Amino acid sequence: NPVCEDNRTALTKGALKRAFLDNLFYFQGKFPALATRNDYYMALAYTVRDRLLQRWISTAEAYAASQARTVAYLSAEFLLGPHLGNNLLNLGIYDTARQALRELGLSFEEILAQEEEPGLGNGGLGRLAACFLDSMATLEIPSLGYGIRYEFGIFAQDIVDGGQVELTDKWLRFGNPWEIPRPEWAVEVHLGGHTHHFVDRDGRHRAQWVPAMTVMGTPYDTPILGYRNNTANTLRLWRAEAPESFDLTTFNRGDYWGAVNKKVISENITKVLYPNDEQIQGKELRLQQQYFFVACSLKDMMRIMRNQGIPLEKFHQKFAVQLNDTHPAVAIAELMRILIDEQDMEWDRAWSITRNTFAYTNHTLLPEALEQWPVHLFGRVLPRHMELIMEINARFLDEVRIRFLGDHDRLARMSLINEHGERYVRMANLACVGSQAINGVAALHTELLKQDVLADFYAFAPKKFSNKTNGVTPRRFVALANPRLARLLDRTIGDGWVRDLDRLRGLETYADDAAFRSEWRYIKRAVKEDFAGFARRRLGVAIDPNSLFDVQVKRIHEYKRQHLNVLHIVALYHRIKNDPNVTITPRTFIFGGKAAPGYHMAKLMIRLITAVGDTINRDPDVRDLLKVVFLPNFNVGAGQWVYPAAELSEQISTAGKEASGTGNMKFMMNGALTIGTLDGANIEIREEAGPENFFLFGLTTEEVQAMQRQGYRPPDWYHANPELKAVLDLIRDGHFCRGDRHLFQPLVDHLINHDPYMLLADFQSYVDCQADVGEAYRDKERWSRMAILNVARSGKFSSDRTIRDYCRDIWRVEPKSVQLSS
Ligand code: DL6
Repeated sequence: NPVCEDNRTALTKGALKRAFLDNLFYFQGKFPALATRNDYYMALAYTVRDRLLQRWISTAEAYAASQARTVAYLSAEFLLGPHLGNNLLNLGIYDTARQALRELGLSFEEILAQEEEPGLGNGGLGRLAACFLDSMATLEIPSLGYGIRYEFGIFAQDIVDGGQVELTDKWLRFGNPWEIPRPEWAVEVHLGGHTHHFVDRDGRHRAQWVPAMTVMGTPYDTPILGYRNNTANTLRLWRAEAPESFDLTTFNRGDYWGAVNKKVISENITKVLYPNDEQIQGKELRLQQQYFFVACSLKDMMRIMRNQGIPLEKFHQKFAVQLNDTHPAVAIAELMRILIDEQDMEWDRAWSITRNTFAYTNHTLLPEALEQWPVHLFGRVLPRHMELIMEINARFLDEVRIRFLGDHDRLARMSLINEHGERYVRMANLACVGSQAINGVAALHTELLKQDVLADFYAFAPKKFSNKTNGVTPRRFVALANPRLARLLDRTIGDGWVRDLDRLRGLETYADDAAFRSEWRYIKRAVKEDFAGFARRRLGVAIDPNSLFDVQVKRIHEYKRQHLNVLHIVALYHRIKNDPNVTITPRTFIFGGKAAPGYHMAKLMIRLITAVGDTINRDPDVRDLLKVVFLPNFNVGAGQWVYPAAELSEQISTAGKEASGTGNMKFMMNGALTIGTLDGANIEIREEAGPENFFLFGLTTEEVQAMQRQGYRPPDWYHANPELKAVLDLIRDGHFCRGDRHLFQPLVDHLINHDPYMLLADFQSYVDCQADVGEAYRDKERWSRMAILNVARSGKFSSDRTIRDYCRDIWRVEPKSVQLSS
């Protein structure tokens, strides 16, 4: 009834307009003539937020009433991406809102672009957590995400003189309309100090932690909406603050500086995200961050149990706690501490609850990414937890001793303490011992965990291990990012694919339909033009929508081999310069990604990309054939532009190094073909797409391992391949940097002499495969057929499938649907 519809909840255009103008006036204190674009953004965000809140409150009520078993997803990173468009999509009012704003004379697109995205993650791991939240809400899974509300998320990247410059990410500067602080649920967290051991009245040996410092954790809640249902789950991020009582006592003593300093020290804990993805940084503050959010989250779960009248002995029945990598693994020791020291529980009972609570996902095969903390540092920050870990270890090693008599090497490898030289706490070992389930994120990755990284734990408890191949949300990465494709899919197979991605199989028959292929190309062309417009506005560069869009966007890392991509570009350049009549498919090479600020080789790789781009883009001999673009500050929002436009997805890591990859899935769903190695989820992508619809090259994991064992000699590859030699010489001799022979010398020398990621061994295979790509692209009908089949067969890579797998095999959590309360 339009007369009595509620401006805060109704989904009609009229209600949206009224609510928008109302919020502009009452929240922003502006009327249209004075309003800025940000005022409009905030007014629309609040309009949408009201509609979220209605669902959020109904969801909380439904979960509390049913006392539902709940997933607690603990992650140090959630890389959410912009909220506004996604929430409009999930509410089903995207087009209505656009129309409403248009009628008010406003540009919807400009208002959407105004949002500063929360970059609370580095890359794959954090984005996976965000996709999981989306899927859990869509599948109506009772769940909570727990993490850290970093004041500064991942740095913003600028490119100055071809190199990366890091700028602070001030995502909160204009306020965040999507979060609701909950100071009433703030908790105390302790750090440092010492332990006190004593014998209690019953003659039992007891321990108590006497901490040196207390900080407060205040929860900031973000509702996470399901797709067109009534569920809005909670992402609860913790902000560290100084406890007020602390300030006052110091202040009353007249120590103003001391009071302020304590506040600063407390707030520092959640100040900034560490910007390294696959390289641990053993900083005390980082351990404090990890413990802080874990301790806050466990206390919060216990508060929820108290509210619902559930006794603590049932912790493992109420909550399935997933550890997103080892960053939250200290939760295992914290739960033991609470149960034993605070709840007086016997060790065996406490250990059984703990072990049945947690499950651990590993996300990396790189040894340098496996977290270890020096024992002295760990003991300084968490003295009681250090003792508990020692006790867990002693009991665990006793079990290992009995199982594997006299196998001292195994014992040393499985110990939670690395005793070689300085002693370290091995967080992956703690996570394995304290969890009921352990999983990798793609089939190959899980196999490699079982054979290699976690082989001893697999031998000890094989039933704990399973694979859960990653997935991505088709809502954000297709329906929202690629509306042109989404409309074509809706018209062709109905709109059910958004919730049930396997329905894309219905497209397969259309791959053989010439009229459909032509429509497909028409749409792809339009999407490429959209991207060209974005690149022109963002970078001021012109790119040709007729060229093949060849894209590699991801963190910059040697193992991901962006420099192999560059070697191919230089090889093409070299060919054109030597033979102007050579047949080359015109290509635009698009790169994007951040390098960890202290990772010199990765930063040099960025300089190489931009330097090669500068030379090629200016050279009239190659200008119409090759173009190289580096998109600065690649983030979720930029991804939403580039995945839909891509035609070739570069997934070229050294086999056995990329745990899964998830960008590869986003490209596939948007109709890009993959050129890739048999690594991570590429293997499953190829299996699904069919080998004839995938460009495969390179050594297999076994070949990489065998070659390393036999002694890999990159200089031999350099001298044996004239084109490779010419390419490397051009780079080293300064051809792309005005004759500077020093700039790229370390990179080239490292490749020729060490080449740990075996670019030289894979070069020829890659270049040959790229020639196949060029040839396939020239056959438009063949290419569009392959692209359609890739989309049709991408259903497996929906994060909905992944979440169903976790629910069935690990969490044993059932959906709970929500009715809107009035
Ligand atoms: O599982 C998500 C994602 C994988 O797809 C990538 O292959 C992997 O590199 C990434 N890992 C990290 C490293 N973090 N740690 N530890 O981001 O996880």
